[in-house]
Amino acid sequence: MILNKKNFILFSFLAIFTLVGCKEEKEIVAKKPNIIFIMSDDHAYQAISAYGHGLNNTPNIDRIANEGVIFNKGFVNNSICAPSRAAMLTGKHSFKNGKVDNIRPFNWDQDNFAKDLQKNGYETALVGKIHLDGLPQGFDYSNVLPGQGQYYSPDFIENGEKKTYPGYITNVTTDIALNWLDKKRDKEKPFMLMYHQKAPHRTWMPEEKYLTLMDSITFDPPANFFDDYEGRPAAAGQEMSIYKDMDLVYDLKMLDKEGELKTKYRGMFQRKYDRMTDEQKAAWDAYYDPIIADFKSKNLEGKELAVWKYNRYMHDYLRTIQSVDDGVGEVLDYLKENGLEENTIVVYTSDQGFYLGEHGWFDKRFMYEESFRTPILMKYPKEIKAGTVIDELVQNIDFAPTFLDYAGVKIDESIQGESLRKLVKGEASEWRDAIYYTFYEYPAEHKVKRHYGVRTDKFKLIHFYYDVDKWELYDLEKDPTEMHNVYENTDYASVKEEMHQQLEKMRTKYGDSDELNQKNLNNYLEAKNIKH
Ligand code: SGN
Ligand code: CA
Repeated sequence: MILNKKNFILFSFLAIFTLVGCKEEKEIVAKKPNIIFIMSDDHAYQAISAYGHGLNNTPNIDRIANEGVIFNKGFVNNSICAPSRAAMLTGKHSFKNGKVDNIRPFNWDQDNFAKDLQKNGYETALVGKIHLDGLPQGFDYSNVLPGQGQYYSPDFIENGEKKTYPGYITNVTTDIALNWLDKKRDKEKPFMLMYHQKAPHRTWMPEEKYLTLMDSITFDPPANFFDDYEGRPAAAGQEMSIYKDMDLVYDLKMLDKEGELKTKYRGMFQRKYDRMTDEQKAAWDAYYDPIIADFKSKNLEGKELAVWKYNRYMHDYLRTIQSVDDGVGEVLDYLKENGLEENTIVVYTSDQGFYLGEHGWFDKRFMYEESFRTPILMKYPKEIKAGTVIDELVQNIDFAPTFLDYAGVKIDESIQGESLRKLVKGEASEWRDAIYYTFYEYPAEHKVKRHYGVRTDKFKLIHFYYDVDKWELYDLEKDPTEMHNVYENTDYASVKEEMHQQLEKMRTKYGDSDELNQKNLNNYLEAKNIKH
């Protein structure tokens, strides 16, 4: 064909139509939603502004709630890192997927939702903290932290190979995730990215640029900061008190150049500090040195020291979250700028909650609200109405079936969680009225005893066992901060009976038992070489 002006125009139109046709075709092929599963480590819901506690501002995490749904009653199955992650991947409770504590290995050979998505045409990636040993299965690309990871000059294991990256861990993790999204993935396929931050995990080391954030703010500790644990011996026995157990140097950064503050974990913190470049150290010292000098001049004691420690803790903890929030913003912007916003599900959650001074504590593990609960926010513009609020009981075992449901992939019968899809749409004809919890990591750091329990909308029943045999019952409406164990209170006799029935129902439904607890205990004691 000779190209004169007329048929050139015709030819151009045809070319454009063909291109548009191709694009539509691709969209049909790729109409399965993309999924970005964002998780941070130890991020308390109290420290997300969308939850309204007024401690800090997390505008980017809040965007997920504003453009989608916020879950006010999100919980974990087991309030410790690796077991919670294993439950999310498998959709099963710890005693079913086998990863009951941080100690024993995770069996990657079992099914997980990433494997299912991958088998169904998804391109999958895992970036950041996972805390499950062994080469991750179900991912086309993985670049993960060895164990807990390091805040400065972090090591990563990229598809099995160890590398050290310069910089600050939260930003490095975000860069790796964005690089995969932009350059590494197969753009013909729908994708599922697990983008998992180490922060705000202990030992809360902020990024240089946020060292002075909220410096002028003094935080008032929660009302039960000076809890005496009356009627709650398991709570009394823990070692996670801000006042008693927080290390001045390791946790609170009082690494004085004179070496006078000789705390138990000083050496451990020195090694973390030594990972910084000279420039980073200079910024760090410029901020902390005057605080150290001031602290040493004051000789604080008792309640004054406790409140000072609480404030140091809060400042560092909240600062590490600011970098996490920035990363969420970068990822959301990437989706927007690349036309991926409409068809991408974004979830933000944490592997569990965390104590920000409630009961006088840091850390997690207990089935009490602050660590049992976890933040969950989700958006998917194509299907979820902006500003949705869900007050039903949801749990981390629900992620796997939810993602599979949205992706149109069969949910295996062995999965114990429920898809949140209908619930979010307001189309669930019924929903669970109770959730089940287990915790196994004892004897161990922080000394939180083994326990399991059940929570309904109004009440919570907990059984602590092994070297103790103690039941606790809470009236969550009257006593939301769980200060009064009413297990022996005769006014609650019928509630107690109902909750025991609920507990048995849960244990039967999910397949847990005292025998399994005993088996897990024996394995644990053996792994830790403790005589029994
Ligand atoms: C480390 C921390 C603990 C923390 C566990 C579990 N100590 O051992 O404070 O409870 O991790 O956290 S540290 O001295 O190493 O900081 S988890 O999130 O990985 O389960
Ligand atoms: Ca954690």
